[in-house]
Amino acid sequence: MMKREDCIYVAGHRGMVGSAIVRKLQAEGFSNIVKRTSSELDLRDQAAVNAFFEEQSIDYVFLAAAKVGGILANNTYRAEFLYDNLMIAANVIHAAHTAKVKKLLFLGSSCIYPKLAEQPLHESSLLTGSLEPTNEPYAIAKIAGIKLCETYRQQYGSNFISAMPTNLYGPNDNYDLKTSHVLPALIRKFHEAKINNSPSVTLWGTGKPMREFLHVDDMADACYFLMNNYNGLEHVNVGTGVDITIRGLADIIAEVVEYSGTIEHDLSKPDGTPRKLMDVSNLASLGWSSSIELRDGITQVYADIKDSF
Ligand code: GFB
Repeated sequence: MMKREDCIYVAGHRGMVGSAIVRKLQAEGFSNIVKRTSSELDLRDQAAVNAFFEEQSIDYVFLAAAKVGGILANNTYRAEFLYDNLMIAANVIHAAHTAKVKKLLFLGSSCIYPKLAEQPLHESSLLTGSLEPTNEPYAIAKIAGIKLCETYRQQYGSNFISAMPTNLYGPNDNYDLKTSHVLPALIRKFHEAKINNSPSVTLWGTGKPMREFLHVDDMADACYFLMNNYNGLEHVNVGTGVDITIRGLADIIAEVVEYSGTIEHDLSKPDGTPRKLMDVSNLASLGWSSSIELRDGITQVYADIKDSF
């Protein structure tokens, strides 16, 4: 168990996941939290990362720093998504090992699983087939991170674990329409269509792919739970166990935003993976499950963000 006085490094503390983990730790009474912005510490720079770990006496690491984005960003900035995420994972995991931290939690993504893997996605599906092409670079970097945690545990006994979240949303999300994920993009599109009295909103792709959405506060809660309760070799899925079509998501967002126009489709944009529903039975058997319903989470997020567009 982490103790209140332990020194905890949250890598990526300004991102959606990292900031949720900081909120969770503070709510639990932790105050010795080390944070560095990317301009203070470039996690792609191995020498800088090593020096940082040598200077600090870090007990626990939540590795939530990553270059992230939606389907178009992943597919456009393919080299950056591979290089940045590989370097961040390799540098932080190796430095945490050298500095003998007590434990590290690495965060991945459901896109690590093969495009056509059996649903729901069980942890054992990893590396059983080809990846979804639009996010293969990101997935390869995240698989490398999982394997770093596994191999440092196997060879050195380092207590490094990995959690694989499904698609996340919540405070501090990215609302840039070119680089964001679908949920924040649709909140913005429906909000702006309502304000501008636009007759329709355009979704990318067919609207038929299915996705699972987890509120980032639930994700932070799961990370805290795993840090205190899990010391296994295998990565652990984190999700709700429930998915919905993109069109179904759009319908909920339209209702929450109170937009009554029509929905159109831009078929020049990719659908990506047809479905990626997490099998969350391993996490459930450890004793954790999500608590924020999708409609409630969207309502809360929209109330927080609508005046800042
Ligand atoms: O959330 P999203 O960008 O990423 O897209 P992925 C999910 C689905 O929503 C795709 C559709 O089928 C999109 O075509 N979609 C509809 C939209 N309208 C929009 C829109 O306005 N914006 C966006 N962004 N999508 C990412 C991966 O995959 O998920 C990452 O690329 C990572 O690597 C992340 O795994 C969680 O779910 O397809």
